[in-house]
Amino acid sequence: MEKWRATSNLRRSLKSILNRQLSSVSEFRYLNEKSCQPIFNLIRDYNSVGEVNAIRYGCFSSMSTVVQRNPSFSTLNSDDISYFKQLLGEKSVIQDEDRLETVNTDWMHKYKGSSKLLLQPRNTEEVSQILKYCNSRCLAVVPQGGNTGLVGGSVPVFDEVIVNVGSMNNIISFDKVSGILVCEAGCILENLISFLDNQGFIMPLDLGAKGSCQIGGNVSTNAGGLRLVRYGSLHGNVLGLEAVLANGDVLDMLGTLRKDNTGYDLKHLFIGSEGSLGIVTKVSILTPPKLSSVNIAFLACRDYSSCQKLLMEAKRKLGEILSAFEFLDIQAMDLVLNHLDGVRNPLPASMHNFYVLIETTGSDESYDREKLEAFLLSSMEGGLISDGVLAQDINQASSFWRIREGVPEALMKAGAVYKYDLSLPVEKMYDLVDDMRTRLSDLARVVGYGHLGDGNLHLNVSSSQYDDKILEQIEPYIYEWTSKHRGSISAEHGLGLMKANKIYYSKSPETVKTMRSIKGCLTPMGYSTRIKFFRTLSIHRAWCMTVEYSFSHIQCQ
Ligand code: 2HG
Ligand code: ZN
Repeated sequence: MEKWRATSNLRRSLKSILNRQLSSVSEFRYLNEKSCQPIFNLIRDYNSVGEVNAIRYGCFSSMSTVVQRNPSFSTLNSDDISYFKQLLGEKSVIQDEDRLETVNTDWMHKYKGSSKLLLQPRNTEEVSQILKYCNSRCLAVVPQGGNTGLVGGSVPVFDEVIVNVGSMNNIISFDKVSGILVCEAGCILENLISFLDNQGFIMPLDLGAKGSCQIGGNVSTNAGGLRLVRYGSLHGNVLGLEAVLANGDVLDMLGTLRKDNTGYDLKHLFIGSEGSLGIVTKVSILTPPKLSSVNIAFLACRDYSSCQKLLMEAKRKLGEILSAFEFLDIQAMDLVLNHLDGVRNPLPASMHNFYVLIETTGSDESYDREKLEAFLLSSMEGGLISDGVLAQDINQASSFWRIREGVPEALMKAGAVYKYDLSLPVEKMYDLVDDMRTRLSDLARVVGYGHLGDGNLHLNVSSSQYDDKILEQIEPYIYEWTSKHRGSISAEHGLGLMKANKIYYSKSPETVKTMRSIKGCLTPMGYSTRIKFFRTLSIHRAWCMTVEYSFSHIQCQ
């Protein structure tokens, strides 16, 4: 009876549900200042001339990390400004306070630097000249793209010069035969998606922040996103890149070959190293052809175990056409429904504990649809799905995606949010959410969602305001739990400033030591003082410096 009802719901919904127009454009860029409560809670230590020397990030780490400015870095002077104006022209040298306020602040309004200068180079040569000059003057630099990061990696910590590559946004070439796209680092992901769509291709990468994030930042952070389950990570899709090292040297690794076994494949060092080794200026990406048949199902599951089994079934039964497998729990769904305008649950409300979004992409409409429907029916009969709907058109498809992609935005609107981005074995993943709920009890709301198909959990803790009591319950417990299960404390968002000194939960001391040596090789000679200093630090401090950028001027205590 129950199964019958569920099946009939699915059939009924095939015809009727949802007919709303929703933009597929990321809502990230529509957020206005007012909807984000400012949450800086930093204790800044000023010296006699008013420079910030140390910052305590009390609200983001239970260890109350103190980050200190490395005094061996210079501060900007008027000669520096004149040099940059001569190099880039007045318009690309920005000292306007309002503009600086924006680029000093991260998307979540959690991290705020005090940079006095934003530079907007238009080509690789200018990036190279900027870095060469900063190197010679010992000026700290932070590279910035769309500034949509969630871990404080894209904004300055102190007074670093911000180098924003957003003006470098040209598509250089596209080869329709091979599907290889070559473009500059500042291209906005959504623009690349539209460009490729017109050519009959797709980006292998798609994520909620696509309306603002830039491909250089995506590559530098090895962004994962919604289709990794099908197309793999950027380590597989990026065929080549160009990067500028701290001393201004340009590494031309902008190959467009799928196969090239000549020596070390150095481009991989720049994918996911968060700008710590250099600034990515161009990329070449392998893009798959756009296939004609895309189906999206929005399903409800009784419990997490059913979601997990459903994933196994989907891999087996949908095989090559599976292109996304996302999940959210009822707490995430409630947040979306309460905080995002125009979003509604396509299934009867409040009846289900988990929701799963499955997308298939293939080349044969009737075959793909048949395959998906057979899978859905057998999953319902097997009790894995309690209800579900299949999108009938692009608007319905967008509205399903909007629910999943809207979770971070809804969390922001709900108040304070502690974000964790973990890789964990799928069978263990939701135990952590349950554990965290028990630990936090009614102190805060725990929300679980993410890329189930990739074993990537986004565990977010939401409360009306930031509170040390909450944080003490979360950290270091969450990192220890993850480490115990051999997971990663950063599946796709990077370490940034938030997790810079947490690397040991996921990497062995020997591994970090090797990373440090690699960084040492790419750090210019002019940085010898810093390199020496760097080596006297304990390893986690070393990484803290590393992630902030080659010329990072911070040390963690
Ligand atoms: C997502 O998958 C993003 O929606 C953001 O990676 C996750 O905000 C988050 O924690
Ligand atoms: Zn994600």
